[in-house]
Amino acid sequence: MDAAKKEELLKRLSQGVVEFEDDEVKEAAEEWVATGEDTYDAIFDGLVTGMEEVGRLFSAQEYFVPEMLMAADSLYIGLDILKPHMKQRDTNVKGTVVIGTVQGDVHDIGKNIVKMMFDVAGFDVYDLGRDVPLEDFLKKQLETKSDIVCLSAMMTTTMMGMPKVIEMIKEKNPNCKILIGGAPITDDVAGKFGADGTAKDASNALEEAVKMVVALKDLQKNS
Ligand code: B12
Repeated sequence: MDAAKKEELLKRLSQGVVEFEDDEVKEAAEEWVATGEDTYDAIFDGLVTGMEEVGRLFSAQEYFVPEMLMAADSLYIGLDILKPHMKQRDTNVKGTVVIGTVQGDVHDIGKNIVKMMFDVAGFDVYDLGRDVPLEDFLKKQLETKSDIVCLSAMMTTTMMGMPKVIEMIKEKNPNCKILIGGAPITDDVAGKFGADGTAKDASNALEEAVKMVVALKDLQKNS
């Protein structure tokens, strides 16, 4: 695809999300897929960029909850088309991950995009969904013996559930790695909550997770 076409499709994807134009998003996503190119840029520089603008409009009180909901629906229409065509990522290590958005929080777009990166890297992923009761993370970790538990929160209120989950899991299984993320999570917050790491976006989340799995394998080798 030439640069001009790429630019045009990215614009249609992001504007389509901002203006909740489901058909426009669908058509642009299908056109992208038809080019045969990796859909990574279409997702991150198209759909996600559009959703960032929606967040800005909400903060500026130009958009309200119904607009955010409609934009989320449009984003998911695009994601459903683009996701199956994202190229596999070879990371050399494969881990097992439990992931979910914490109790009280229904924001799941970011969590689903992080999950998608784990999927394309060949990780085994157990997705608990959104608004997940805090004890369910521990239950699933014990059941699956996952290497990592990933917690997502998009609100300063709901992120306060994270240290509770971390404490519960570390008490039963100190070696399990906990990766947390979402808009209000900084390095400082992650440190205070006792998490093993954080990442500001989905690509960095995969990078962090790979480092965690490598560290766990080293630990097993040396014990
Ligand atoms: C879309 C949206 C909604 C949609 C969600 C739809 C859905 N299915 O997810 C709906 C309409 C439901 C919604 C509702 C509400 N929302 Co809202 N919402 C947003 C918005 C605009 C976009 C979020 C998003 O999807 N971004 C796109 C994704 C790709 O980015 P992301 O989520 O940040 O995820 C990336 C990273 O954070 C990271 N990441 C995410 N999770 C994880 C996990 C791990 C482990 C790691 C490592 C990384 C990681 O990687 C992701 C991918 O790159 C944000 C604005 C913003 N600036 O974030 C507000 C925002 C999050 N919402 C907000 C609010 C206040 C609400 C409501 C309370 C509004 C209301 N009055 O009812 C309700 C709360 C509902 C609830 N109980 O959860 C506030 C939160 C403020 C705060 N600090 O607490 C925000 C910040 C808007 C604002 N500026 O005020 N919302």
